[in-house]
Amino acid sequence: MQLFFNKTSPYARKARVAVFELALEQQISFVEVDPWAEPAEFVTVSPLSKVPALLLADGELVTESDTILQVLDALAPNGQLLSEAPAQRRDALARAALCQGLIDASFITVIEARRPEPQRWPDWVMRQERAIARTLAFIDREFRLVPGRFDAGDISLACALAYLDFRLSHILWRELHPRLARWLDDVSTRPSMIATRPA
Ligand SMILES: N[C@@H](CCC(=O)N[C@@H](CS)C(=O)NCC(=O)O)C(=O)O
Repeated sequence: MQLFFNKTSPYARKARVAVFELALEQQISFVEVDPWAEPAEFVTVSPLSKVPALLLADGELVTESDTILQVLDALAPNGQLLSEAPAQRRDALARAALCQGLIDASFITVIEARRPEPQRWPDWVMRQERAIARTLAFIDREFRLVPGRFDAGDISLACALAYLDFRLSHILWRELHPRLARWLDDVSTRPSMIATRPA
């Protein structure tokens, strides 16, 4: 099986972290690609040219990081990223989805800044930054962060917060949310997070 990724993508990082957390490194090889360049060897496998993309042993293509996490969890003999218990599973899915939205807003902000100046839309960026601020406050207020747990919701949160540090360092979220900052510093020592650092 192959997991297509690039080193800076927060979405691909979620999938790569999951591979390490589930100890699937022997079964899945990482293939680094530049999705923006639409290389022929990638688009023939994954027509969207987005990372992550997972090519299964039987040739089936799986796209979208959250779906890839679910598929990886089912592949692993002792999958634990999503609990079988309905209430815990729902909680993990809900946290993962909100954090995916946080990554989306951050990613849009980064991509907007790469446009040529006349094509940028400052109101759109400000809207994303307001969403980021509100979502961080919501997460800080509402999320129960369980020591030792690192499920699908936690992986998404870790990749979202680490992406803010990496690409949007002008957003001073650590001062406003020291509980989340401490949590990120703690989970960043996990081998899966160390192995997938963007730079
Ligand atoms: N919703 C997708 C987003 C994937 C995505 O947009 N990946 C970016 C890299 S961070 C990409 O490959 N972009 C290339 C493009 O849009 O052409 C997921 O969760 O996997």
